[in-house]
Amino acid sequence: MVKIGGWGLPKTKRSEAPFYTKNQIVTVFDQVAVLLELDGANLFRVRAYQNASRALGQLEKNLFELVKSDSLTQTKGIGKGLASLVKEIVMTGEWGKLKDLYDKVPAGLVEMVGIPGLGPKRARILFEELEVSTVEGLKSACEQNLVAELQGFGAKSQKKYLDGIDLLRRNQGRTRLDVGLGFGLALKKRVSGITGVIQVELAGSARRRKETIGDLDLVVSATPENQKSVIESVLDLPGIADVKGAGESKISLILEQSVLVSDNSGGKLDQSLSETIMNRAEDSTIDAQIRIVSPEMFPFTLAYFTGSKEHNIRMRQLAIDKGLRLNEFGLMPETEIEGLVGIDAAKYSLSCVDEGQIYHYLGLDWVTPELREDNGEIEAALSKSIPNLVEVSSIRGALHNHTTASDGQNTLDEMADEARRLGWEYIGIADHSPALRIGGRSIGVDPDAVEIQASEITSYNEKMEDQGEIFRVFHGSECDILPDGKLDYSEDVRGKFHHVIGSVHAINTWKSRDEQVNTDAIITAIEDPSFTVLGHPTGRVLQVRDGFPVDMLQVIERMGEINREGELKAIEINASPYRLDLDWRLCRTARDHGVPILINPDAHSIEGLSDIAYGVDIARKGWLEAKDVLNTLPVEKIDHLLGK
Ligand code: DGT
Ligand code: CA
Ligand code: ZN
Repeated sequence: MVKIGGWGLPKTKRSEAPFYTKNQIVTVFDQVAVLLELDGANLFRVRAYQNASRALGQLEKNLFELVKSDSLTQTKGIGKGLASLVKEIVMTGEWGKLKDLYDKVPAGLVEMVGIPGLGPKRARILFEELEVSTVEGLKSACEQNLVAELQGFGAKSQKKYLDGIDLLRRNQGRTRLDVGLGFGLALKKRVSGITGVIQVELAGSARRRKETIGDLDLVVSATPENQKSVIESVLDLPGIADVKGAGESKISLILEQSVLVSDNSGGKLDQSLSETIMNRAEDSTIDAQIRIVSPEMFPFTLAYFTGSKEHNIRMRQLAIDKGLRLNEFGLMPETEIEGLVGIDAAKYSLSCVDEGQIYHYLGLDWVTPELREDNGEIEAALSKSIPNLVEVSSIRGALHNHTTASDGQNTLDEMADEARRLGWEYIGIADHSPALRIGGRSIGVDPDAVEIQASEITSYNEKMEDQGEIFRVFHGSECDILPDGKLDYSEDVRGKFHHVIGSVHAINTWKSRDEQVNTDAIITAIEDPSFTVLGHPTGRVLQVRDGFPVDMLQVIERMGEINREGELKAIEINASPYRLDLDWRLCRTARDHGVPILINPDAHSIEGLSDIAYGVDIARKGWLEAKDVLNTLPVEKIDHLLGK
């Protein structure tokens, strides 16, 4: 997906060859393929850039060495012409004729390709047929029904573009939590290594663990005499694509992927995590605001820039009620500061060694950052009832994971071994049911294969027992909820599983229907005796598509009723950072209706199991404590609940 933020030819920071890195060239070639397609170039040229980009991306040898020895043409996928272009780029820092191409294609057309569901080929047709060359232009063409009438497009495409434009506008310049947090933590780690830095903390939406992040906010403390050198060192860090501004106490940067490159100091796990994020980050960039303050000011600046704005407003009002002024510089008695403002007033601030003291001055308990959304946390802090939120270390297993039996990348044994390595007591395997088709082919487990999987699981469990290990594999299914609310598989087959996770996958059908029809169908599915867990409840994919219309309150109420009748019906927080569904805003509703919540990584590989951490972030943001989360229970209890 093209993202305007990282669009354009990079400028080199080096004074000698190699002027550009492999990753930079890969990114540019991907963009060039899009530009060529938008420009109506012939398909062979488009393919040449796509192939070269892929070939470079997979290159295992050092690019600079290959270029110097003129052996790049021996790499499959890179023709003579592009090999010599790469040589020019690496050796001279010039981009050949590519600059002209970037200048030639209208920026609005490039932005159009950022609309989810609209590729360069169709953007080109819209440009030629309707003379549309901006997102706004396309929106108005859709509203006049012009796109629906265009040959090969139709009403469905038109609706898709309108939805896509809406989504684009809402997401503009935002980054998913995993990638944003990955950038943020990497930056924090690098800054903490700078001489003279006393404290550094991530603030803003990243600290509050919002599902998407606009920009990063980092607060740094250093003594006044060190601040200048700290700022200079920050500007010298790797991974900075551009400096938007640098003053005495604030730096504004654009970070790029290379900030994520691990220095290996965190060991193998750290490295594999940073590789996962690298892959997921694609060619994205993110803005970062860094504030450098004195140690006395640090807690105030951190609290202020952690936000949210709504939380800050409540805090400031509480301060006013006590005759105090609260801002990013300090907490000052009004009687002492009179006409003074800003840093001058801050000289009279009450001293606070940490955020907790600021809250205490205002009569509050410290508020966990995830809760700072003015959703009742101020009241809870006033009445000393801030919840003790669930932590990753409380998680003892998870029930929704895939193997090579459906679309996973690792075998059952590999997934189970990894779960043990993570210290879990159990893992639930839940491969897809046959109704799920991708590219015309079912990727689900047919009933015969279910039997085979069952015996594999039995032997793994026997092995554990023989070894005297407390570890269990539960045999589940991620069973499709069909459009009429029936579950996939026969009753007989479903009865063989420890747990059935019901999920909707035929999302287009559900998106085109009425909310109550969908709600009724989900409730029908939940009422089936074999049904145990509602998987990714709305089907949303963050920044790609909204979920289908459904009244979650009705669904949760019904689930609560059945739980009170003694049958387990749990709801999932799908921890994949692409989903984070159930939404954190609904977690308390589920809890209050007595619906147990399961945090599930929906892992399709061993690396995917670590996604559990994002699910825990969302559960925390949703006010959940360990007792509200089913998979903090030990294996015997889970075994008992699943009742097999
Ligand atoms: P984002 O970046 O859109 O994901 O969301 P935040 O929450 O990181 O917002 P951002 O980066 O605009 O500002 C960081 C924090 O600074 C914000 O959460 C609260 C504080 N802040 C910014 N502007 C204001 C303001 O006008 N009033 C108050 N009270 N606080 C503000
Ligand atoms: Ca921010
Ligand atoms: Zn799944």
